[in-house]
Amino acid sequence: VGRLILVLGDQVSEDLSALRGADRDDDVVVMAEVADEAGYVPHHPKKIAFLFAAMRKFAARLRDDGWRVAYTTLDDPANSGSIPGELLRRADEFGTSHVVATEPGEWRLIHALQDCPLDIEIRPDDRFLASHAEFDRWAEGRKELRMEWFYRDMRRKTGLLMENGEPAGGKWNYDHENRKPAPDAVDFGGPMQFTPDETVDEVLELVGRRFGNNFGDLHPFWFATDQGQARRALTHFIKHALPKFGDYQDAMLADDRFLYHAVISMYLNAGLLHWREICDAAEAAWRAGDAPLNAVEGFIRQIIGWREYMRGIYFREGPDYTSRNELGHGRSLPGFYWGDATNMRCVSKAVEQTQAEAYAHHIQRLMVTGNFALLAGIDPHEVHEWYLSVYADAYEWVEAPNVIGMSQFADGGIVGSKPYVSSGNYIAKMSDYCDGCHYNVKTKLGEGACPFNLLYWAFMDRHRERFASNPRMAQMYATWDRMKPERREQILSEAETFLNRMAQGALV
Ligand code: FAD
Ligand code: DLZ
Ligand code: SF4
Repeated sequence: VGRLILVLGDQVSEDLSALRGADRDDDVVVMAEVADEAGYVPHHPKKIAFLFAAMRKFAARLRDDGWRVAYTTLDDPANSGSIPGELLRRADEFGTSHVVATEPGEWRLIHALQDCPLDIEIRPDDRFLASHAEFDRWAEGRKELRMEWFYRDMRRKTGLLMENGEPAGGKWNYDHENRKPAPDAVDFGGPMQFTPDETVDEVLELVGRRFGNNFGDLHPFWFATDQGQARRALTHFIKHALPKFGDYQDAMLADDRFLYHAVISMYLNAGLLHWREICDAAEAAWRAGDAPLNAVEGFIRQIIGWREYMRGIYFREGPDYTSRNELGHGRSLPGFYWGDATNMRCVSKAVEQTQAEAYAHHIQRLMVTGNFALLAGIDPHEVHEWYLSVYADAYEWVEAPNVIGMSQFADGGIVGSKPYVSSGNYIAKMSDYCDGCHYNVKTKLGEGACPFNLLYWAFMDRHRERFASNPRMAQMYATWDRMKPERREQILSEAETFLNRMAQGALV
């Protein structure tokens, strides 16, 4: 044959650079379910099932379109267990050493391909809006890489929400309208759910058997697993939830796991949806008067702004990014991130839904589990591995800048100009978690004090040298300094006691 065309699990898209110009008669598409990819972190079973099902259905679709597909299932006795291993095996089988690949989204796998003794052409992944070169050009010579400036360039480049070269409505960003606390009632029933078909059922059996002990519930499984289903899920969101997406973007409710979020990141990242169709659909809803500008602008910003910016940072910062630890945090991730009991209702609820759905929305990831890990001084690499494992949308290119950068400040301030830390007050304002919590969010120290309140000051005190000169944090240091020394000492000592009990595995 001519060449092997590699299609990875998160590349199930017909418009893939590796497939472009390939010859259906001469070339062979290689796809493989392999132990290495399924095991480099203990992925949530729903994440593995979603990818395997999407891969199998994509392979079937390619075959229907006349492609030759060499597909390895996980259970195949000949399975070599790794992507390079499968390429070598197929190269031998088909008598070719030429491979075309689309750049993987993790350095780990890029290096594995580079080290593979075959002639591998790695093409850019142009399912993204900004190429590496374009991001680097934008970043070059800037002192600070603020997302907002990058985003405006992407608005100009795409023409999304632009009118005669100006941003629609006269402003680039409507975020100040997007911070409403949790509503009393949500009139959106959540993302569209799909009944497993035969392919999905087969995968569920396999994943249950092989990964049943991983953290996370495999059943009920309702994700879309092909392009048609993912598009229906998108349309459902645009019609029923987008209008209120902006208002409640930062809200959290214990008994509503999705609020007005799209729940499409796993589809977008795997290749079942394209950023352009998502953004076009959102813009069309605004033009038709079906969704307000604050919602549509906020939503489009997440996709052509934050998502592209994060990817740019990951590839620009290089392979050592996930081991950065600028704040020198070294505690182990407590067991309650993996489902052990905790008295902190916010953390317990966020982890519980993560376990059930392989999903949590942005503010839960940032201001509950992320905030707690940062305040408690957890080793950012462990935090990174947790996020990479438990969310169905998690691949390093997007997860690492969100976790190491935005959430844990472990990159020293490349992604964020200040750490995302808050006391319990923020959680109380934006959610209903504190009602019925073992702790009292209004209690700052002593019996029943909310741990976020104690740890917040301990964090500020611990990193005073680094943050005191940050103008956006000066006011908090002034508040801290106005407290009586005995009060400060008591807070620090209670925070220390809490962390020690947590480290010993006590119920906290
Ligand atoms: P919506 O809230 O409806 O937003 C729409 C879309 O915007 C998302 O589907 C996503 O594609 C994009 N988006 C929004 N925020 C971001 C962001 N910060 N970075 C990149 N894209 C964004 N997103 C991932 O795709 N994979 C991850 O592994 C991941 N890890 C995260 C870890 C932490 C600590 C934090 C704070 C955020 C993380 N995010 C990650 C970003 C964000 O939380 C998810 O994209 C979002 O929750 C997905 O749900 P949704 O589709 O309902 O999003
Ligand atoms: C995440 C994942 C999993 C669980 N399994 C596979 C697999 O068996 N085969 C495959 O080709 N890809 C898988 N993936 C996605 C890859 O890990 C992903 O392509 C890289 O992490 C780069 O983003
Ligand atoms: Fe979380 Fe504190 Fe509120 Fe409890 S009181 S839910 S620990 S913020």
